Amino acid sequence: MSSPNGSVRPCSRRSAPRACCPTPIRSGRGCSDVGLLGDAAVTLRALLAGLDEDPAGIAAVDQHGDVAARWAIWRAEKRRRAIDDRGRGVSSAAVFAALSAHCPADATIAVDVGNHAYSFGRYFESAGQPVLMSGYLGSIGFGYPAALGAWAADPARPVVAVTGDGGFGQYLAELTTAVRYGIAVKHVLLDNGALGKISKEQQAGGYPVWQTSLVNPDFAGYAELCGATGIPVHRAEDLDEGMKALFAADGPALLHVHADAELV
Ligand SMILES: Cc1ncc(C[n+]2csc(CCOP(=O)(O)OP(=O)(O)O)c2C)c(N)n1
Ligand SMILES: [Mg+2]
Repeated sequence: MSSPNGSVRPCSRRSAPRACCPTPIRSGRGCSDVGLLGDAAVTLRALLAGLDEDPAGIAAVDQHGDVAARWAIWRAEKRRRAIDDRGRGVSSAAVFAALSAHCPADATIAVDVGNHAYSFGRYFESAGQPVLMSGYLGSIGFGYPAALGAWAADPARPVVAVTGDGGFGQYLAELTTAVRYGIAVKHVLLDNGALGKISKEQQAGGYPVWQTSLVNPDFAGYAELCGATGIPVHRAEDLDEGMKALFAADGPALLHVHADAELV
């Protein structure tokens, strides 16, 4: 337990309840023997200082080597998936490899809800960019308006939106808002012609895919009609040039990636 001056007192189940938690602390699956209540920064600093001499012989095992080995395996798998091509559109692994290479390090990234969001989490290699997501991966349509909000919070900062076709379809008119106010959202739109996440859920439940296909406009053409920049990408090998054009464009720009719904 931490007092206002930052000292830390351990509290055990046997100590007076007011000096600690009245019941043993349950954290995760286990139950702690010694509960500490205090400001995390103060308490952990004091604990670390006490651990310097490692009195209980509990020095942590260095896991860097293990993590590096696992990371190498995963990166090899990502490279394999990025070149996967069934002739039905670009793989998500390729999209996010390209975004990882081109996304400015100081950008804020707003991500929508759907399979593209899972793929973003799986494949994007962050350079520390903050990511905005709908709480509990809740509401589709969040991504593009969230990017506009990120711009409003800090207009000097680059802002990227990652969405699917279904979610963005609900907020298409916001592109004219971006044009109206000169909001330079760089939008990566994965158009797989479907509410892809719902198709997968139906299949996972043993049902046939039902009513998830979408009739889409030419999103890149639509962006141009709105007064923004629209860049179509049909093949993985065009992603690099497409991303360059996206981030070089003045004002709002949309990279319309024709994506394979299965290669997520
Ligand atoms: C407002 C709202 N409606 C419906 C859903 C259920 N839902 C979750 S993901 C999704 C599909 C999104 O499709 P798309 O934007 O094309 O993304 P994809 O899964 O294809 O990558 C739907 C309908 C939701 N989460 N929120
Ligand atoms: Mg979709």
